Amino acid sequence: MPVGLVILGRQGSGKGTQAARIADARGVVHISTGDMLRAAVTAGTELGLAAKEIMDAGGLVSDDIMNGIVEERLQEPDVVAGGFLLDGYPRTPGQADALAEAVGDQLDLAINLDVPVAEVTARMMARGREDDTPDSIARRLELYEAETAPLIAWFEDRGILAVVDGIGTEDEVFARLQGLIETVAR
Ligand code: B4P
Repeated sequence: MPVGLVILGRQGSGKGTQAARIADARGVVHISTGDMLRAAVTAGTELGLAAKEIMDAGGLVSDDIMNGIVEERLQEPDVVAGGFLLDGYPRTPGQADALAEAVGDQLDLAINLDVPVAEVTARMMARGREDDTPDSIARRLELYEAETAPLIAWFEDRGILAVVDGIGTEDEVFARLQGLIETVAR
């Protein structure tokens, strides 16, 4: 059976970095809502134009838009056959409810990649992406605490939450994640 994984964590915690490595190693499809939005911005689509302003300000794109994009992606044949690793979604209670409706019991594991605020701030400042300004970073971290951190309990209630220490080298963090995913791979 294809595996269904979610990776949660503060912006800058290394979700994107690790999700790409896990997808390579395990053959699951990496679905990054951040990457999808950035691709739409680059392509200059209607979604991209609307999303750019929100992303630059450190805000969250609306649940309706995000739920539509992700639901569509989850139905594509590569995901149905290979399983998925969601990176950056769900980020709000409304997105979590939509995900539960879309995939039902196909969620095997939600990983909270735990990195403290000071460290993620330093990483994002060093990365220097267009939306990595001090104001935007502060706004994103505020929204994380308000909207996304409560989802940790949502996954815990479903008995599928695991916390992984995201401090260390990329290889060290990857080894921790691999060991954990082994325990749920079917
Ligand atoms: P994302 O793309 O999801 O967030 P991110 O800031 O890139 O975080 P990530 O955790 O992936 O960090 P990374 O691996 O790059 O979102 C961007 C924006 O899109 C959001 O602010 C929002 O506006 C919008 N958006 C996305 N999804 C949405 C949704 N579902 N709903 C609404 N809006 C949404 O790592 C960070 C840095 O750390 C990198 O430079 C990396 O090299 C470094 N790093 C990684 N691992 C390290 C390690 N072990 N040690 C040291 N440095 C490390």
